[in-house]
Amino acid sequence: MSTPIPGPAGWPFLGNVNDIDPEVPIKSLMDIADKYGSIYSLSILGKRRVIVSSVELMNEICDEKRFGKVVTAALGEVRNLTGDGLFTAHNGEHNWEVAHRVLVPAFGPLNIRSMFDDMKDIASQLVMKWARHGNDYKIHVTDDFTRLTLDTLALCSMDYRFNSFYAEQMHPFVDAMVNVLSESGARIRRPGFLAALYRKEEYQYWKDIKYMRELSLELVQNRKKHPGQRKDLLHAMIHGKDPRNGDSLSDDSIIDNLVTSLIAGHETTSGLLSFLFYYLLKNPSAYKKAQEEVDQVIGDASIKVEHLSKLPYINAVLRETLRLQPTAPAFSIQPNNEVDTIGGEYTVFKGEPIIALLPKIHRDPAVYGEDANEFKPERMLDENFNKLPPNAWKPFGNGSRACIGRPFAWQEAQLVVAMLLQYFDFTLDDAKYDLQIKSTLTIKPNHLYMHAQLRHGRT
Ligand code: MNH
Repeated sequence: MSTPIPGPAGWPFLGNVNDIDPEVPIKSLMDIADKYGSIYSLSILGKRRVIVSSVELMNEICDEKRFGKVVTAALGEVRNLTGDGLFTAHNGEHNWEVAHRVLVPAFGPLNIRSMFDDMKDIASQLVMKWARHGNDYKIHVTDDFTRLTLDTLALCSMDYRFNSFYAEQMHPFVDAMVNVLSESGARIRRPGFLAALYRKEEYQYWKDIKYMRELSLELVQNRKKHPGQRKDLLHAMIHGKDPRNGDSLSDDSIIDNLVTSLIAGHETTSGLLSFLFYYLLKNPSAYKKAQEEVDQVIGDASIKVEHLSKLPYINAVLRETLRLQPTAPAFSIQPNNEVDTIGGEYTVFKGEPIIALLPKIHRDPAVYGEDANEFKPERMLDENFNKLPPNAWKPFGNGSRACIGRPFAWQEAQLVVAMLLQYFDFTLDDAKYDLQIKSTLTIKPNHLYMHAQLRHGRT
């Protein structure tokens, strides 16, 4: 028995394109879920997509024996920049297998711990900036966190300093990256026959890609000439050998994966930090608990890596933020077999992406209760978190294709939150600010501004 998957009616050929607002696609997908429920389908330019919004169905599609990642839509376009690098590789591509086996240890907890001092270097630059500007300065929250996460990634992965806190203008690499990502989103909304109308955009797109890859190649060649002592990601990429067959990464694969780290790691982590401060500022009791924890555990000391495992409340705040605002808000999979059935009644086909809509899955009332839309870090303390049903919290994706940068992002976020709460008291610029979301490949708060007052006795 097969039940048709519900969904809004579409136009011939165009299908449901008009149901998706290109400015806020994730919000459109969530609104349609409110109307059609935990599974629905859309047709976009002749191609069907199935959108899943409940933990129960999520649990089923997270079974890697039956389903695997599919690279489509904007992510497919990003392949123009990062090829078969880890994030944009199709399932089973040879270079993914090699890079995965070489890089998993490099991204492991031990190596990430050794990056603590570099992370703290960049976090201190942020503290310095806000301290010097003083309380009147209107902090553009997402911009400054993006400076932070980009500089941290470039320093920790390849010993390169963007110095974003010392320049009015972002580094040209950053502009190129932002442009390529937003063009990758725009290109999929443009039918091929319109490409001729976008010559200027096309020219800039390929020019930016060339520039980023050439700069990365220079860094790789430079490191090969002057190896030095650093054991960063670039070191692992150059010297690492696949334990299975002894293969190493080609220069192209190294570049794919260097650029991938910057892309996959900066907006997601900066979005996490931005949403987190929004939620703390809107929830004074949670803010107070987080600050008290920092005062108790770290006090006036200079933060050390050992402190990070002693901040359970801040850990819960990070988890709860990513529950409500998973900054990589969706990922796509497809059946391994030509045909499969989900939910016991819906037929799905290979080649038709199934989208896991994380912000809805993470607010499933069957798991999180009637207050699922509220920010309550307590539900994410270990004793509760560990009791969640499987696959109810998936902000880092699934299985073998899950985020390799998770320990990196987590350590950076813990460090930055703890340091900022230690040094400053924060207030919203506009106490009545209501959350608005900007979406590109990722989501982040739009127009969020705050002020930072140095706390008594801290300089
Ligand atoms: Mn990350 C894959 C979310 C930080 C590098 N990341 C994924 C996926 C999600 C994700 C979801 C799976 C996507 C998919 O199935 O299509 N990542 C995050 C979030 C944060 C994050 C929410 C921060 C918060 N990611 C980082 C950082 C790095 C990184 C930091 C690098 C330093 N992520 C990756 C890479 C992959 C990935 C590389 C692809 C892994 C693979 O498929 O082998």
